Amino acid sequence: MASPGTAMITGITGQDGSYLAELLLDKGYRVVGLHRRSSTVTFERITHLMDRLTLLPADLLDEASMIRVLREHEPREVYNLAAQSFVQTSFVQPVLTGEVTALGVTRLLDAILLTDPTIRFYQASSSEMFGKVVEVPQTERTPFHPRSPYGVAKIYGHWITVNYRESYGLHASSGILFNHESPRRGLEFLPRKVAFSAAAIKLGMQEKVKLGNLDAQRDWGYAPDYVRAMWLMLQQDAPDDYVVATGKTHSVRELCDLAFSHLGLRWEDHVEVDEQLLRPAEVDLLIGDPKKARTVLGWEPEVGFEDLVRMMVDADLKALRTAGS
Ligand code: NDP
Ligand code: GDR
Repeated sequence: MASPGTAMITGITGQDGSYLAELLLDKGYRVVGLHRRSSTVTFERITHLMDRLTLLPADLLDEASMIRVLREHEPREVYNLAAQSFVQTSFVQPVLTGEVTALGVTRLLDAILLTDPTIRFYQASSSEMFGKVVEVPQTERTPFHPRSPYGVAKIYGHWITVNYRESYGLHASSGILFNHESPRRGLEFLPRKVAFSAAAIKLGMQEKVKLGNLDAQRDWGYAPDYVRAMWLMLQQDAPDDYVVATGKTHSVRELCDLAFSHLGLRWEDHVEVDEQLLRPAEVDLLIGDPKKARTVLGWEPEVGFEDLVRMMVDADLKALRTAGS
């Protein structure tokens, strides 16, 4: 079989970047990953792949750094996963969030236009764009009403992708992905915070965990399932937008209940509400309709909510036990 060529991933050091790199390497791609300079090593999630990846310094804030990599490595596919991705942070760093998560997309699209407009492009759009939802469930046609600077920035990234597709004929697709998690999720996001804390409490390493809004509802899926959808989008003849979700929603309370009860604990004994963790504006309910992804891409999620939460708790329990011994 012919080699699929080179794929470039921005945000390769993040949760999705690491799973997408695994998927593409397994499919025979040469994978080029961009990482930004930092004073400490950020390769924790891709350590096991290091000898199979080409890692290069570049930043979404610096267009020339991306042009240089595109010229030298000539990827056939570019996956833009880099972003300031934490909603809470976007309230205190709204301008930085806009520079990276919104304008960063334009810089990368321009870099592609200048080097090779036949490159296929994936943009990591988000269910946060639906925000204060105007219909349930949300589809590709549901109007947006963002509730955070992050959501606003993602809408810009989404529409500039659509605009460059329509203006310049780029094969640019946008995946409107709902929350997806894994044992590699950053510790600040709710499901990982809860999984890690439940494990630490079980092992007697901490007693309580402070959370914010317990009533929010999310459509939570498994990250490796979702990166498969990204790749499928770029294999289509025509670029398009797709909602990627499970079609089921659960509350923060349900998630806590599942994680703690898996370890024989009562979440009510350990979770405290901290008002500091409430957001200035909240997204109360998200539930996606993945019908188009199912029918056009043939995409199906393989891991459900219960298995996902148990997997994350088990992974943190194991990691903490190993660290402890
Ligand atoms: P992460 O936060 O785990 O990873 C974000 C990545 O972006 C990291 O590699 C980070 O690098 C990199 N990055 C941040 N700023 C810059 C910059 N200025 N230049 C270059 N790289 C930068 O996010 P996820 O993997 O969870 O998500 C991937 C993408 O999908 C993001 O765009 C996110 O907004 C979006 N998304 C995520 C969803 C989810 O549920 N996970 C749902 C919908 C959309 P570093 O390691 O140095 O910090
Ligand atoms: P979200 O994910 O904001 O949906 O964005 P997060 O896991 O941070 O929050 C989910 C919900 O849980 C509530 N919550 C808490 N959240 C955090 N992080 N910490 C807490 O202590 C806490 N207590 C309650 C939140 O208020 C919220 O309602 C994620 C990111 O990955 C985005 O990049 C992505 O675009 C969207 O998912 C889809």
